Amino acid sequence: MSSNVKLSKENTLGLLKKDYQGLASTLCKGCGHDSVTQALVSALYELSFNPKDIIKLSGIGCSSKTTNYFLNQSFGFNAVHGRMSSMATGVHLAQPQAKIIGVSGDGDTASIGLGGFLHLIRRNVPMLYIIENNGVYGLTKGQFSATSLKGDKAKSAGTQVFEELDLLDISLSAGCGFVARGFAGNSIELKNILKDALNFKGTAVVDVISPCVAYGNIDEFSKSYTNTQIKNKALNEPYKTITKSDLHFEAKSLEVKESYDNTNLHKARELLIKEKLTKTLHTGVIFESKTSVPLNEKLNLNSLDAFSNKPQKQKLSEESLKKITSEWSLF
Ligand SMILES: Cc1ncc(C[n+]2csc(CCOP(=O)(O)OP(=O)(O)O)c2C)c(N)n1
Ligand code: SF4
Ligand SMILES: [Mg+2]
Repeated sequence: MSSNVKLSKENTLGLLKKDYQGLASTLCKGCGHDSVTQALVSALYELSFNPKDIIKLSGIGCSSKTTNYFLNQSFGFNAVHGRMSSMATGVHLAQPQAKIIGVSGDGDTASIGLGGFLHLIRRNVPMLYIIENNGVYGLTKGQFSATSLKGDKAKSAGTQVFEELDLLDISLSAGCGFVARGFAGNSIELKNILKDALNFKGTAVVDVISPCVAYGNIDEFSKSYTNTQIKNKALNEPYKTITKSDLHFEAKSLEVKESYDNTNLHKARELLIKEKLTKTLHTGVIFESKTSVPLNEKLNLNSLDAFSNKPQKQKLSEESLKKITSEWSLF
């Protein structure tokens, strides 16, 4: 009996959920980013991904620390601020069979990293690209990021006077084949969105509204927990998980579901324009292309097994190492 209980907790790879976890989080208690971590751990466990086939990437920010908090057994690299996309492109070219999971922030992606982000999408680097979007620079004490809405007020930043950037609209403009929005306060829906994104063949961008409890969780700020709950409409029926606090938008989610086809690019763009005009948010998979051709297929990269380039094969001879160091030596 007890062995049955144990078995039922193992996934098809024979791994337990704890095999997908990471270090204990050092983020503020209640930070939305930690809920994203939990949803991601569940998604990877339920899909039976092999942690050893995954490479974790991030930039700089509270959000970018997330990669420490899942998949202890996977390789990872914490790039400099805004450079996760360049890093991901290089990693994919070197290890085309590895599964890349990147976690970035709205600051990391929408400002300093925006150029790289667009080219990553344009090239269709296959990866899950999560943006933990709180509308502020949490790590540097709550300045507005480019995704906070005009008129937003935050704890330490005053009032936002600039127009916001919608990273999903931008992603679609750059040709992204998978665009979704989740909310850290709706973990089951988020887990299901992440599962779809993990199975996508190409760049899958998931923008998660992930409130910053230290600087952005006040009523006058659009990305607070309360505001997101009120302004959120679930798009994809299978994801709809009604909890008590969601009940006020149940009817709307059904209405949207009947008329929404997430394989239709025009509809997706229309929806995002409508969101901007009405200041509402939709969660779910907003667009999924059925004809995505990822970079490795476009460039016909050879099908290396993940990590088959064993370190000893790449090891430099003593002689080559001496030659390189002498070329770089200043003295
Ligand atoms: C080149 C460079 N510029 C600026 C900084 C300072 N900095 C660190 S994190 C950050 C913004 C983080 O915001 P976001 O990506 O939204 O992450 P969050 O902390 O909100 O999760 C900035 C501006 C830096 N580390 N490096
Ligand atoms: S400052 Fe904000 S984003 Fe950073 S850990 Fe705290 S709640 Fe999260
Ligand atoms: Mg942020």
